[in-house]
Amino acid sequence: MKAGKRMKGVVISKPIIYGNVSTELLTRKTDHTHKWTVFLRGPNGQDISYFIHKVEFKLHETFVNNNRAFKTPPYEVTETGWGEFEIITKIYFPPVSGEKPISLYHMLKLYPPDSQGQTWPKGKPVNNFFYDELIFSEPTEEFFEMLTKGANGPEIPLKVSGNQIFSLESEAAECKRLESSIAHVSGKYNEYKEKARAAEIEIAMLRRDIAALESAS
Ligand code: SLL
Repeated sequence: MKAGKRMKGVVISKPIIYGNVSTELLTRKTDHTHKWTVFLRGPNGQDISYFIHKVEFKLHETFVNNNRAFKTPPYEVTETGWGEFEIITKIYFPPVSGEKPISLYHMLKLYPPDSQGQTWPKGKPVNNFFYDELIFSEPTEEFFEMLTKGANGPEIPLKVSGNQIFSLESEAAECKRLESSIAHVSGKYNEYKEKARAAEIEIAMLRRDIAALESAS
């Protein structure tokens, strides 16, 4: 194995979940209104440290020591505060990978979504998570070994359970929804195309009638 040699045509993707959970503080000693946790993890809650060197969370400068770095999991920061802001999560990969760090931009969300007049139950956590995939194109041979040998168990859970909000099952259900929407849209498209064609024929016939009437008068 030659150090740093890249594997032509190989692409490896690693699923991740990142985002935050927040709960309103029901008793307040300061101007802080919420307790929140921002995190990066595997969709199955699995350890993803086997291909990660370091994770940094860059918080708003109103926080003391606002650049929080972790060399081992869990990759997360729990804080209390009063405002929403953008958090940059910078993921560094092992030096043998030759990969540049990847930055994820996440808007810390403290408040529940607008629930059309319904009140949010007091103390109910607000979740704002995202599923994403880290794509490694033509990894070095050493990094390829790490990426493929370190995985332990399924990377995406089969079913949704507990705080695992993404699963193969929910992905399949989403695909079905998308397929039926595509079929619906393409049905409508054909219907309107047919109507437009009929209207064009009618216009052509009317034009011909007008021309005939004009030449007769
Ligand atoms: C806002 N632009 O005005 C945003 C900034 C900053 C939030 C939000 C600090 C907590 C602390 C904190 O919550 N900052 O004092 O440690 O909404």
